[in-house]
Amino acid sequence: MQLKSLLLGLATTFTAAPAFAQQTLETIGVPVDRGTGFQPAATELARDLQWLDGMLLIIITAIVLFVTGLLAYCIVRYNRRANPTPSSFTHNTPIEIAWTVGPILILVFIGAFSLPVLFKQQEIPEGDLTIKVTGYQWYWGYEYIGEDLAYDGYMIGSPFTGGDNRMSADVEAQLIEAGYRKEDFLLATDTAVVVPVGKTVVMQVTGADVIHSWTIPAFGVKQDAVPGRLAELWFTAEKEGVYFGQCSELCGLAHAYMPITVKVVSEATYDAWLEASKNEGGYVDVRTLLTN
Ligand SMILES: [Cu+2]
Repeated sequence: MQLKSLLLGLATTFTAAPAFAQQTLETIGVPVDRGTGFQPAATELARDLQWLDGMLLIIITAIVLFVTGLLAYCIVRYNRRANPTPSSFTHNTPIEIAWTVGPILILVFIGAFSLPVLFKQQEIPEGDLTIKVTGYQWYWGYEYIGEDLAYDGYMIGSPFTGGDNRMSADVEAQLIEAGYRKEDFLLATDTAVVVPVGKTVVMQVTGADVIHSWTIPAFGVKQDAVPGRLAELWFTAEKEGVYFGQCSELCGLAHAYMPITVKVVSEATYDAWLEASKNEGGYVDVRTLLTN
């Protein structure tokens, strides 16, 4: 009985704590200086991808070591001094079978793990919400399907928001004002895609003028935005926070200046934000609702 109430008390503490701490969103999906690894995986898809990458690294490392070893052995054992009279045979059936079957088995092994990961990305589940994203030169447009809500997302510091794609004191002030750091320049946008944590989001991706590509590395998703086509991707974000991405298909002069910001919030905050934005007829800064 005592244990039960203790556990209950602990549970309340832990569930209540985030309500206090949740006034700002942690920036999670962001590139770091001199980083060479992946951004922290925030979806099952990203975890799968990163695991696959690690597994492939082990396989290719083993192959590189094996081939390098063979090469070294031949150089030492069969150079002109060590082996003055080389044999002159041209065929060796067992070896030819081995170097055909070996790589086939390796490829089948890799395929057995990579194809399920690929299919998981490409088989679009029933979404809890659907957002249509359209790539424009050079910004993104978002429409919450079935929810009378649409708005555009521009990079802070882009000509659309009074900048010239360069860092300046004014742009820095805009970044701080919008709750970002100076280092988030080229990643932070004036509005953000707001989605609820733990819910399946389906993004319909298209382009209005040329091909763009929508991506959030920490979610493990990337999809070309092709004019005249409606492609789809999906994700279920597991952690509240801010996640950045950048247009990933060369789309013209300001391609480098059309980043993507996704804010993952609690379901209650999302509902409040959706309602407020619909009432407002456009994007409402989700930070104003985080304290609620
Ligand atoms: Cu682009």
